[in-house]
Amino acid sequence: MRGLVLALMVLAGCDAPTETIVIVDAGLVVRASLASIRARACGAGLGVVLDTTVNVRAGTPDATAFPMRIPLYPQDDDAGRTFALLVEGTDDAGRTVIAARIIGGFEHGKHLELALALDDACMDHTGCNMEQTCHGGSCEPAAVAPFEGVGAPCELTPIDTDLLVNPGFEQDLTSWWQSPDSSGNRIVTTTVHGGAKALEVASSPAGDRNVGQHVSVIAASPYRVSGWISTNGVAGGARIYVSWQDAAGAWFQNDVAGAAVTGTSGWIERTATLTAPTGAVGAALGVGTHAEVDSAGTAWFDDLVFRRE
Ligand SMILES: [Ca+2]
Repeated sequence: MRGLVLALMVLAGCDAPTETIVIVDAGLVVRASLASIRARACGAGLGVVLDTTVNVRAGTPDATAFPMRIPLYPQDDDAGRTFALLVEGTDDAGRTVIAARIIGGFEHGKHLELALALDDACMDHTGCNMEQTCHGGSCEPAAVAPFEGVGAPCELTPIDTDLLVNPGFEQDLTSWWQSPDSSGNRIVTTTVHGGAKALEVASSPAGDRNVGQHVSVIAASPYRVSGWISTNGVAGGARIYVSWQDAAGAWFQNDVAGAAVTGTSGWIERTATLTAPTGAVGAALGVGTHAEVDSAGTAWFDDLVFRRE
């Protein structure tokens, strides 16, 4: 293992070292999905004392292999200290797809080993709070034996990440699905908010024109949904909407992220904080126009965001 052997604090004293090794392992699905791992640790009164990112893409020359060993040492050899370690994995698109946290400590003069698993069942469950980690697909206490009951000694805020893949249409319509009537949807380079490309949707009375993308969500969690819209002669309005899906796959609630943009408008941002309803496990963010109100006109969309707050 290279690159990740970083000490929490400089070791003091010359007897048997007080040392805790966190051993991070990952399930096969996680391993196949990850491009990199970011590990951060903090201690009470110390702030963040470790922040490192390593390549874990299997088969690449500098890939770090699982299991990883992260050695931590207490400042001043003070075995009464505790730490929080947050390990987050990102995929090739830069999305955080897995996170695991451990709250642990030290025993004076002893070498401890604590296990931290990046569970396959925890893929896309990155929303556990400061005291928790994902285990078997749900949030459970992050403090492990013999440190149960120890609260988080410090805060590590999860990486702020857009859950959407290709949110600015720079890879054309990759990862986006289209409405059955997709004839009015295309990628343009002429009317763009960010980057080199944006989505154009030409309205039609013949059918809804929209594109969308599915994300996993955690019920009762707030999500920031936003994006940029420009229009030309859109009667009913171009909008960003969110449909919520339950564990049985049923779509059971729709929300609109901000007001529709009507008429002719330059780029305008629409934003909303939407709380995932009880029972929601997934959501679809959609953008477009609706046939019943939009018989003509063109709308453009770019730089969409769907992230947990
Ligand atoms: Ca763009």
